[in-house]
Amino acid sequence: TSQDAGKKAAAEKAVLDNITSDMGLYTQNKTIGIGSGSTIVYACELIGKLWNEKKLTKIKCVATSFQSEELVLKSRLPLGNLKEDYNIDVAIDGADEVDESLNCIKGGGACHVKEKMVAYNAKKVVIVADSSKQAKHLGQVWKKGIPIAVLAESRNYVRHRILAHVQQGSTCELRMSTSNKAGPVVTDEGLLMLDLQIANIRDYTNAQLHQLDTLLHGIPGVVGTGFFSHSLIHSVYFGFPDGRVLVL
Ligand code: DER
Repeated sequence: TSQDAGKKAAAEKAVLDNITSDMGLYTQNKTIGIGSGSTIVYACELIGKLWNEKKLTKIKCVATSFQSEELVLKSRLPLGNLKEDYNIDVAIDGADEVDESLNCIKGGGACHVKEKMVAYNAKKVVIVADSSKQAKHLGQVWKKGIPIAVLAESRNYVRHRILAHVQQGSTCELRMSTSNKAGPVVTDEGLLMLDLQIANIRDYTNAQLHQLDTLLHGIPGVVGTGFFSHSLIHSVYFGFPDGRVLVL
């Protein structure tokens, strides 16, 4: 689809700008965070190609999900792990939505807990997305709300505590699986997912978004949210259907 063309263009330019030229070809001892989702597939395939052509050497790839780990293994790239390889030079990952301040909503694929762990430990976080993810403010493009990963037992009191803090008309629903798994979505870490749709999210300032995220993380049982502050993000690559890439 045209979105795929944009994804591919963004992902490949991000790899060439950040995995080779910054580090130079014949990269030595670099650790790369590999995100999750569909856009990162193009990035991982190109990194694998460069690796197999010996244009990248001595790299380690830290995965952010089972899907991401499968990508690394399929590309025959060296798999690192956060227990040892947490000095990450660059993390490349997708996003569900990016606002004008470069705040991101992630977690559409329920992988945001480990994605944020990798992003937190990366010197540089590069987001790759097709242009349809570009938003003036959060909630404009991604309508499913802020993903929140919670310990299963906490799901109902967490829902009720959160709804008490946000505007009437907001919803916070348990994410149910729509694929071959009956019941709720279970993350790679064994967590459940709540999707928080705040009625007036488009009116939130950056400060209010940070305040909300701090509040959410303060509730025992909440493990991580899909709100990635602009302060975590180094650059964003938006790919357009005609192959053009906008870098912010
Ligand atoms: O779940 C995630 O956080 C993914 O990175 C998601 O936000 C992006 O997925 P996509 O590249 O398939 O749009």
